[in-house]
Amino acid sequence: MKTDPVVPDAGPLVPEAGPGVPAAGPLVPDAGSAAARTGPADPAPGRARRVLLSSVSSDAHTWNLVFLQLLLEEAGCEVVNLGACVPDELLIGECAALRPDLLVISTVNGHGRADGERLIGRLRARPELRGVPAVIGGKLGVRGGDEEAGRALVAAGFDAVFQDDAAPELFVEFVRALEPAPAGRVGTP
Ligand code: B12
Repeated sequence: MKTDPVVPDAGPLVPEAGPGVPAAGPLVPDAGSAAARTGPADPAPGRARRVLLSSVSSDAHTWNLVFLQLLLEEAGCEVVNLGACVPDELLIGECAALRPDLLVISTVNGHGRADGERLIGRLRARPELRGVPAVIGGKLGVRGGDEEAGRALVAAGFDAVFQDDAAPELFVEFVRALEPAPAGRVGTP
């Protein structure tokens, strides 16, 4: 059974309930998050949302990425999939070059917390990448749904955290609520 999103003690973890974040119901980013800063909106006509998809440096699993790429493409996104075992520097460099509407990190090997915290800290340290909406999801710990890891990852800088059993529809809803960057932003600081 899929767990309900936005409930801090079960299922996908998103920024703590507070302004803009209902305790339950549809996924709404925290008012201070990058996702909220871009504001919810439909995509500009003719402009697909650009998603940078990647795993973390320690993680060799790939079918999670294939699944997410297909899901995102079905939802109308343009996806750049960097694959598995991606070094932080490479990922951050690609993020700076592409300036995606959303960075999606997927990891299932159980090291998601450590890898994710390190990665998002390095990414948010780059001023031009501070506002890029970023989510992480998958099997984040070694003991099933790991709420504490989720909270730590949000505190470290992710805009939302999706545990392994998050309903794909809720992830798609989250993606659809993001505003695409203006055309021509690719490669500009
Ligand atoms: C195949 C597999 C491998 C293959 C991978 C081959 C490949 N090309 O991908 C190989 C043999 C290489 C492998 C290696 C290892 N594996 Co492995 N592997 C698996 C296995 C059997 C299936 C994974 C899979 O392909 N699933 C299909 C995809 C589509 O589903 P998924 O990965 O679960 O992703 C879903 C969700 O997590 C979610 N999701 C994932 N990311 C995100 C992100 C977002 C934003 C959202 C919304 C959702 C989301 O969506 C996906 C679809 O539902 C799982 C066990 C299992 N049944 O899941 C173990 C498993 C993932 N492996 C595990 C482990 C421990 C390892 C190793 C450490 C083993 C070892 N001691 O060497 C290594 C790690 C290597 C490394 N450096 O990462 C553990 C992870 C433990 C944990 N997290 O609790 C698992 C769970 C097995 C277990 N039960 O212990 N593995």
